[in-house]
Amino acid sequence: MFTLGLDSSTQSCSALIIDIDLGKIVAEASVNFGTQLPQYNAPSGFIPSGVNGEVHSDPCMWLDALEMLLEALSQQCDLSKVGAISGAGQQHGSVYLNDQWFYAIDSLSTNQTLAEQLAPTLSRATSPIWMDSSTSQACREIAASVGGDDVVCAKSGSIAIERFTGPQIRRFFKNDPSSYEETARIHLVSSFLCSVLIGEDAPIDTGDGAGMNLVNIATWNWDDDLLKATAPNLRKKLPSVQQGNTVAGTLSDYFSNKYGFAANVPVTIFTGDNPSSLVGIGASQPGKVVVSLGTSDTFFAAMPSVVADPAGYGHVFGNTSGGSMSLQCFVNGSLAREAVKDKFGYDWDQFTQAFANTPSGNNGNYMVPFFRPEISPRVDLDAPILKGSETFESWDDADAAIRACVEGQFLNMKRRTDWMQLQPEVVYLTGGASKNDAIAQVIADIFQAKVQRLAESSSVALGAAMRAATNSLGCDLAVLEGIFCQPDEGSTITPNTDSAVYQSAAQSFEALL
Ligand code: XUL
Repeated sequence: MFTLGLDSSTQSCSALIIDIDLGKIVAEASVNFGTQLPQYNAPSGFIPSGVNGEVHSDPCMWLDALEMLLEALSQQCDLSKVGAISGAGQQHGSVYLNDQWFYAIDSLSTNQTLAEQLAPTLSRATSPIWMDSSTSQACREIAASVGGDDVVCAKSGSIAIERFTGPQIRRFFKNDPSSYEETARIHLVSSFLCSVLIGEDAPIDTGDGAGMNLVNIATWNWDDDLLKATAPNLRKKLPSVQQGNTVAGTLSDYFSNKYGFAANVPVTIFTGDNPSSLVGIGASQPGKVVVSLGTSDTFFAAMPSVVADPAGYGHVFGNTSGGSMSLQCFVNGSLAREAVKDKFGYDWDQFTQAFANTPSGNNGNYMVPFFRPEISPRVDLDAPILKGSETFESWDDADAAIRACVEGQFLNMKRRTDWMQLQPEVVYLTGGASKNDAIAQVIADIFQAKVQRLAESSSVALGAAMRAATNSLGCDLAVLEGIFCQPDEGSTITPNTDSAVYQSAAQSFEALL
């Protein structure tokens, strides 16, 4: 029997299907929003023309991508063998729906696409996503109303922070009260897609829900004070919060009729991309540290007890396997690496070669590589800062600039995550750029730890397929980890730079920052 794991992320929607009897991946596909759905004018998955820090995406684009993805998978294997499904979405993004939503998802017809049938149910045409930084005032108002950021952090695991869903909801309520009033349901990207699959309104899980500044991490349920501080009548516009092992419902007829799935396939509640990746990398029990290199870079780990960041930049989310995880997110992930690569007209091979041409520590050339407002730490920049007076635009040494960007990213990551008090001997690396040995070497040297990659780098979709198998088909998670979360033989990178090099680089970096 097969299970399907979906991953609706910032720049693409991907999936993989595992055969739990043979212990192997039988299908894998991905739809890139920018290149395969150019009609949405979102080359990197979001609408580029946002003002005042707004970063939105069109939820119909996510629906079209889901259909293209299922079509592609149906060409690769027999979808009637799929016995369980789950998925994950980019965290924090929210979808606003009117009261037609409840009826529309329950009565989908294969004569029209999902997007055609669900577009009329949107009470807000576009969805703010995690890159949005427009809600500073809403954050301040929420914090003030409950007694300060310390209170928001103690309750929700994070201070009131721009990209989180609660502040996004408050800004919508204040800017467009009548559309807020018309909104009957607010979903996260994850729970929106889960609802579409099951044809009924799905719950939000504790992993993704904790990224809203609305869920209390002591009770793992909506927090009345935070709800009240955010917007009126919010409780009834939200679905329930459930633990990640909940089965949300069964696959709707739309998908069995259109793509050949069996009837009534159980669908496990979706979660956020990071909590899903924790499972897909085999790190859902405390003891492993994960670095994920995506549009954003993230550093996270399952924790034996709830640990929050005293500086207020980090987060606590629910762990779908029980307990909690701590996470630090860096906005300037692959977007920053791409910006440096593109400035010099390099391809990824030339980017990688730059590390061979430059020494560790980069001859004292440092960069704070923030091309857009960073959240770890909070710095409102739209261009990097360099050591000395040179501007990034006038920097003509491509190789030094590339190394400076990547060293800056991981010097910053190491310093900003020391609150988790983890001294990893191994860093598990995942996400798009994780295959790059040169980047992995910089991480090994800066963290003075081995860097290990797994054979399967799509850990978000894999985690979803594994969750579906454990929740609906009785599989043992530890057994699945033993099969699917195996290291990529021969790809382990060990530190090869004297630790003193990056100790002094870290001081120079902090001084520059
Ligand atoms: C985590 C975060 C991002 C998104 C998109 O807090 O904002 O990692 O989940 O990947």
